[in-house]
Amino acid sequence: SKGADVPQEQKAGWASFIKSLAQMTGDLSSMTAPPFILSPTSLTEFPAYWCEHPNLFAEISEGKTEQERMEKVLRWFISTLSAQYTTRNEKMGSEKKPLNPVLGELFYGIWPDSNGRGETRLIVEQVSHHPPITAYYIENKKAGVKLQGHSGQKTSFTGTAINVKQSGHAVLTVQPKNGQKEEKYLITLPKLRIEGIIWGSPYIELTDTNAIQSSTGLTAQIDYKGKGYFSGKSHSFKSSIANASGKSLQTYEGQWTGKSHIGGSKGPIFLDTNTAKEEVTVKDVTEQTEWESRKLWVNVAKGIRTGNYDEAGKDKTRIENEQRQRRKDETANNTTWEHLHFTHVDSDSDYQFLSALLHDKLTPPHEDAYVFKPETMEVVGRSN
Ligand code: CLR
Repeated sequence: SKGADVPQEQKAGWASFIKSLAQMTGDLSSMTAPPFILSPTSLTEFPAYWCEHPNLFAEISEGKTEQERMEKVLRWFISTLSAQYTTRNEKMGSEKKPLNPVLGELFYGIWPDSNGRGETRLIVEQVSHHPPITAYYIENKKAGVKLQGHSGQKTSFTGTAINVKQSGHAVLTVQPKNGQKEEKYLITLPKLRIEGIIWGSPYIELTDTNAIQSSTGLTAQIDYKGKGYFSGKSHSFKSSIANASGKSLQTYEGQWTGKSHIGGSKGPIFLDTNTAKEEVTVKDVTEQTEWESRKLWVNVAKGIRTGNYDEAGKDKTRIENEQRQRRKDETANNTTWEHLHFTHVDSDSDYQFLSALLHDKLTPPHEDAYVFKPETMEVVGRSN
């Protein structure tokens, strides 16, 4: 029944949260929600989901042909989905409301070298607060594979579900190990539907489609369906790699939370996402600087974890007031906030070039981007 998974004393709060969803205009990140649905993790940590299979990321450059590399890009991409979209349900019982990052918030991590695959590094910076935008950069130098992207969300409420349209895109750059020339892959982002709101146990289903467009001309399109479509199973997808003239070269299908196959549903295994994920390695909070996510939110996170919501609320208010004061000071001093690791560009040339190659020209011809400043790779934390 309604609100079945909501703690008794928070039922009224949940009902009024659902009411306020109906009034929301595109951004629910700053809405107040009842404690049971709060996550102690900031959105700046989410880009780490791109690399919980660091072997698959590193392997991309080992593909011997353009098509083999595209298939490896697709395999790695599908492997990121269960981490991106089901981790909170697995770890906390349902989807939760992440902490809304402050402007300038940072998150650093690594996936250590193992079996000679090379170390993979992650750098994340919150580059906008209103609306929230997170920029990220992931690189395995040894493998010659890097990913740059940014992420925002536009949300709307249907009455029973939250629809999330992701804004932003990612560009993967690959230096093939066989010496062939560098390739770029534009990755557009799927749409989300958050179901189970009425019951108080939200979970994500992916809908519609997204694409991976390579500079080689190859395209991978991925179509998503939930229960009752392709196979009757939830979290299902079908994908096809096509050449520049739109001819399908290979198809894939299955579940992005489990097994998928090459060709038909009985074909050879393409990917089994039940294999172990490698969580990102992060410095202990005591070694972090003030702007690093886990240090910044340490008291809020502790309050949420231990059920001490007064404590959490107090420190959240302190952080928000400090931010408000900073914005006031900037206006007074006629200065603007400067990003540490990224440069904003109004039109991303990689995006412009690659989106023009896409068969469905639904994507806008131009998008902005946050370009990683390579000289800041070794810079950790900010001083002000
Ligand atoms: C952020 C970018 C990641 C993928 C991803 C996964 C889950 C999404 C998150 C993104 C954005 C924020 C999000 C979240 C699920 C729930 C949360 C939409 C797209 C909203 C803000 C909170 C909803 C509150 C209900 C749970 C009540 O690569």
